Amino acid sequence: MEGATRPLDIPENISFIEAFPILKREVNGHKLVYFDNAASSQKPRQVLDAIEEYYFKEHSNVHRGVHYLSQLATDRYESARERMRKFINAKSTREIIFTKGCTDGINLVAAAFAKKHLHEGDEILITEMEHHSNIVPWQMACDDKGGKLIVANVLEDGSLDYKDLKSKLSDKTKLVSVVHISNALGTVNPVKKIVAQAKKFGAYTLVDGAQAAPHGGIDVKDIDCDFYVFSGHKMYGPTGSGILYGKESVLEGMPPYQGGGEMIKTVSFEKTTFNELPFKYEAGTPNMAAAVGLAAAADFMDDFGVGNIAQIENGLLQYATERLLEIDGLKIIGTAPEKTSVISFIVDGTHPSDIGAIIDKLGIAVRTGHHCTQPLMDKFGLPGTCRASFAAYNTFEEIDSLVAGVKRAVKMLR
Ligand code: 7TS
Repeated sequence: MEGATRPLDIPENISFIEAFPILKREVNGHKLVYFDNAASSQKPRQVLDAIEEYYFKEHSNVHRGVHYLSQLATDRYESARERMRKFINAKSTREIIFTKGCTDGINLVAAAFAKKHLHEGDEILITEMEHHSNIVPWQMACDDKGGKLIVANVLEDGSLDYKDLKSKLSDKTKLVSVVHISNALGTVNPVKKIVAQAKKFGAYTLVDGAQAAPHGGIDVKDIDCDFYVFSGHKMYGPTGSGILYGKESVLEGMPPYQGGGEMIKTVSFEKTTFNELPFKYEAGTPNMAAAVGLAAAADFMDDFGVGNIAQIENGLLQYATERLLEIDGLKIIGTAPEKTSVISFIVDGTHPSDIGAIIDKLGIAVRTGHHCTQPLMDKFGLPGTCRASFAAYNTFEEIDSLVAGVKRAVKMLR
């Protein structure tokens, strides 16, 4: 494809592929083609080195020791917090809570927010394209407090039915929780507009940024949401890392989530007083190595340039869309005008998991199934899809391999 090579404004000394040791391995006798980035991306050496250095030279427990290593570990951990503040342009590090990941962050908000703000008859508004992580915690909170889960529709092309969302907002809406980018469709939602609309009804807002974080460029001040959550492992960072951003005033107004060390100021058997933000929401010894690795992932993305990442990924999306549509009977699920590097597809007369299993034999990793969006699959009347999701280390040659692999699988299965 003409022009389908390394974009010109990427500095020659930066090689995305060289940075990822795992990409050199073989799978089933073939060079690995990793297209399961929406589930979890691979990790660059820079992130692995940061974690190793932390454990080799700097590890101790944080916020508690006068000794040298404890202070060093605390510095590293708090610098990582500042790094992540910058990554999403939050006002203060008091608004940056380290979590295990996106699911952990949403559960934290669902539990603490519901305890304070959710009452009988109140509504939580989500959309049909949410990941289970942004459905089930709200169902649990509603069950607990007598609240009601309301769901805004998705249109045939996988866009959010914004009119429907708008019509479902009311004075009963306590919180609107929407995905920034759909993991199953690739749809990019107009979160700033949704937040502004929700505010007209006095509703709080949460944005699930699990699939947006790997693309960078998040600005929580601009979106103006109350909460923004994401995982580290989808943005080139380690598993067990993630961020919950919450507006300081909103976090201040909510009760703690888990109790234990770190989150307290004073404890007696009669009464406990709680620590200030962000520590109020970080009970127990945190995952310092994961935080250090996450900050290194943010550095990695900035070093490479989020504009460059977007340019590569958009090129891959466009090329893969064109090439996959060459396949007879292939249909792409999710063709919203605003879309990122996820392609969900089905092929007439075949089951997605059969295609996934056959191309795995060729070393090509895609995800098959419902992608933790069962209600969305039900809406489209599908058991699931095959999903290829791209990261900036993927190449056009790999897409050619995917297309050849799917063609071969379809031939075998029909
Ligand atoms: N929200 C969205 C939009 C997601 O895509 C995911 C994970 C989550 C929340 C949960 O993130 P976690 O890190 O806490 O698990 N999505 C996927 C996926 O698409 N395939 O595997 C996990």
